[in-house]
Amino acid sequence: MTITHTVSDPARHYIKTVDLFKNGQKILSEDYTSQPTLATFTRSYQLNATAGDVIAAKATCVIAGSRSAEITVAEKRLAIQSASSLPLDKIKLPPGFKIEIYAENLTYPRSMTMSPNGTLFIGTRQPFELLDSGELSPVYAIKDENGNGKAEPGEIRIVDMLKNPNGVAFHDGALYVAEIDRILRYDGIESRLDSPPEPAVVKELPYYILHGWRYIRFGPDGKLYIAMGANCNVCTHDDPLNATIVRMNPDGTGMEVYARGVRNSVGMDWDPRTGELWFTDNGRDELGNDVPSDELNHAPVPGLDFGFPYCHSGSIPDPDLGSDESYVCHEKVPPAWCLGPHVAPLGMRFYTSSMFPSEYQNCVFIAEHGSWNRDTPIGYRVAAVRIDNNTAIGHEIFAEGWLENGIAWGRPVDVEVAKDGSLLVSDDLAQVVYRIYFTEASVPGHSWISRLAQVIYMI
Ligand SMILES: [Ca+2]
Ligand SMILES: [Ca+2]
Repeated sequence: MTITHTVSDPARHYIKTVDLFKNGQKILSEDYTSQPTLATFTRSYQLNATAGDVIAAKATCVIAGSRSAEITVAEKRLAIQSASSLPLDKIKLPPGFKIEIYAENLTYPRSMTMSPNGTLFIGTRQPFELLDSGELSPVYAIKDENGNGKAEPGEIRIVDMLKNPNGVAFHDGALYVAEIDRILRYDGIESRLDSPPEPAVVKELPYYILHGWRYIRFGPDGKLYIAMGANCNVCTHDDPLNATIVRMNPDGTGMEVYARGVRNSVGMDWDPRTGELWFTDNGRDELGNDVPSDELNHAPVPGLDFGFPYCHSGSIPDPDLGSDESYVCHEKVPPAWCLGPHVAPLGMRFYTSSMFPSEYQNCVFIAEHGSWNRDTPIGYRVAAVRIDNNTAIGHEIFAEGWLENGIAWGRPVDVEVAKDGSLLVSDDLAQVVYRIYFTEASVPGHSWISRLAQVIYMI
């Protein structure tokens, strides 16, 4: 068994347990107190198996998280496909919508932001097992100069190479980028894409690996909002900024907590009708396959507490913190909508453009990255939540099909509305950005049949 788990200190951060399963039954479990190398190492276990047996291995990190893989004896798992052979025909969309590749050959694309001039900036992040490796990954700038709705190689530029630059935001001509432990600013970036400036360091932040990849957005108040994920699966923390959303002035001054009790938000946006903040939050693990639900939350004013770590999804007291003895959920702000367990809602946007049919006006699109440890995988899709009068009133799956027979070939991370009104979706597994667009001509029900009906009526 070959394990890649890249760390800076293998005595402190290592694979603590390896579990082996044959045809779903655990057959072996070994505990360790360090790992032999800084990155990739091999462990050998003897077991009896015959062709057709499914052997699964699970490696669990001492800090958090686990990775599983399985093989069928004398067979191999499907390999990840190249962008040109991605099965886009498997993606199910409402009538009239189509999906195509917008940009490919990207390295782990994550958060996106669109400048008023139409430059798309994309942050990136290493896979979970390489977060602490010190590896650099790009911040991209994409300008569709020939206006054909696709990013050709010459239209994709690298602004910088950084450590887990997950967050990107644009304000006053400057690109803001969030690494785990600092916020950077690239002034006048759009006129300097071929020779980007050295960034200014706007703010230093604590280096927390777990849930430390930052999501950032500028609010309508001109302040930079930063998600400060909880540095654990579930815990209380000495750092008052842990498990919050903070905001600060663009120059890094005046940082304050805006919302607390937020486990790990990787997406936020403001309702264009009210200017009020909505954000996604990822629920805790290890309470089972079906609880708690991940959340869409509404934070109209500063100072609200959304429950973590004591209350999950508005109604589940945390059993590890003894909360069920002193029920606390009634003191916390419940989710505006429960999105489902382990779906991993990340980026979200209100849709305000005119390309999509009117029923999508002011609807929130949410990218679901998909579950990493649920027995039956869930998520891996784009959901839509309808919001009216500051109330979430409906939820539907807008795009799905990245998950096939329990194996995902794509993982949506963030959504952004392009200048033409199409919806861009980043995917850090297939390593592409998709473009979902609406074309009325492809809707028999909307155009062809209704036109026929009009003709018949006229006759
Ligand atoms: Ca182009
Ligand atoms: Ca909550």
